Amino acid sequence: MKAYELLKTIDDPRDLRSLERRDLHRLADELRAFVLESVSRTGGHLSSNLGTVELAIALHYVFDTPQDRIVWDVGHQSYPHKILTGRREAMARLRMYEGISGFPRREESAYDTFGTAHSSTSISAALGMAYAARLAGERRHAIAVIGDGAMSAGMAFEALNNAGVTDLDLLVILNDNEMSISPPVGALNRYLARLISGSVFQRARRAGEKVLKAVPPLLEFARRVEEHAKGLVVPSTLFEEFGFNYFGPIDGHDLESLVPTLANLKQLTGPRFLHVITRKGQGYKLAEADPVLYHGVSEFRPESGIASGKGGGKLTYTQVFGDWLCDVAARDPRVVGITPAMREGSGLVRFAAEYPDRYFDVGIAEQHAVSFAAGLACDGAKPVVAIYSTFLQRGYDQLIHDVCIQKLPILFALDRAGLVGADGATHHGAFDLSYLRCLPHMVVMAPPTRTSAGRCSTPATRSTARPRCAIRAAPALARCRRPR
Ligand SMILES: Cc1ncc(C[n+]2csc(CCOP(=O)(O)OP(=O)(O)O)c2C)c(N)n1
Repeated sequence: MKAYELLKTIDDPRDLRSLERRDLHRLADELRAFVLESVSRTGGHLSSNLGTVELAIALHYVFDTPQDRIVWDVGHQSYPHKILTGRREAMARLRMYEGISGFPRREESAYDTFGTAHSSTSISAALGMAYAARLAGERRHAIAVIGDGAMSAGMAFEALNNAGVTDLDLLVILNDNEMSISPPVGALNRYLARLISGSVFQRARRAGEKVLKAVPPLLEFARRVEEHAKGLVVPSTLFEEFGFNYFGPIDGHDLESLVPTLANLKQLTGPRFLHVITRKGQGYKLAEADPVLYHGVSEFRPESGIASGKGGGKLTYTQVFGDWLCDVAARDPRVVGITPAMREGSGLVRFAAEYPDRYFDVGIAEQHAVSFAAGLACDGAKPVVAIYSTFLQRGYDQLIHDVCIQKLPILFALDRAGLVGADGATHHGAFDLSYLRCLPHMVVMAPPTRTSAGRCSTPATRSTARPRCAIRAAPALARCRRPR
């Protein structure tokens, strides 16, 4: 164990707030090293947490938490926040029985203001908190921290749409690392990339640096930063069209930008949007180079990194499913594969490589995935929706309204059915039998198996021709230590 001399003095954000600003850099170094060492021992989410070290420090340094509310979207990136809020030692039992959760949980800490794990809920929740503060006549800040992957879900836009016409004290921070679990997809992602790389941003950053160097008195400074951002990023960003004051993009690893920017945003009112650029895996070369591999990890040695697959182990259901899908796709050109942002976890890597024209990653958009499959099925395709049991919950109305009532032939391949182990209650595939078997025309089937000849054999081979079928795969708990 390293010494972590400064980090050990932080048992609460109040300790953090008593530090000199110049000490925050050292704290960030120690916190990053601690996250790496600790996660390499317990397993858990790694790349995303290495990316939020400075953001967590800056937020707790500037805002009066837990009075001010921070909601971490998905919450898989909340380890630095947990460590700074009294759970440093508890990290030794992260995601274990009677240990702390890998996601924020209200019962775990007053600093975990909202339980997250399924993505894209943070803006709605923070908006609700902002309204509740107003109703109670209290002045406090509500902050949603949301990744660019999570931002692509419809629910995030429903919340923006609602929030943008209010004058509530809401700050949305877009933590843009240009990655979901795998590379992100969709038009929003392209838009964000243009925003970052465009000359507009380069000019804005140069101007922003000048402003930051001048450091005029606070309110004047806030006014000028606001004018700058508004003046320089015109034509206005998508987020301004939604009624937010947009600021950024700024470097999310640079405490010299983060702390004063947040301090200034704290002085403003109304819905504000701060675009922060971070890097997944920041500070650990192996994770920077392969953030997908290091998104969720089992125990490993930081010096040597994750050992490459040993081979020879038992096949997982996920692998059997992925092979089966390639087999049926070879036989039937109408078969298409759909994933809502879970290519690796759902076993579609081989299918994506072999059938790129028939492979659809629709982003974190389960509802859309189901209705999109319904559209495909209407006109002759044979869609296979590869989805975790817990995430299909998001698409329930679409299952009933778009698929079952219309009797459309779609195969839902449910991974992570049953108890999933370390990811905990939010990820258990505990409800699918109940929520699927009551649906009209839905057939629920057992998972595929391998024949003695080594080929995949499954009732679902026939069932792509059958209407609405869901196969459930419940991998053994031991295999589920690796988070998603
Ligand atoms: C509704 C839902 N679908 C899928 C997931 C699985 N999932 C966990 S993290 C993640 C990627 C999130 O990307 P982003 O918001 O950009 O955060 P980053 O990991 O890049 O920090 C996904 C798809 C989820 N948690 N919730």
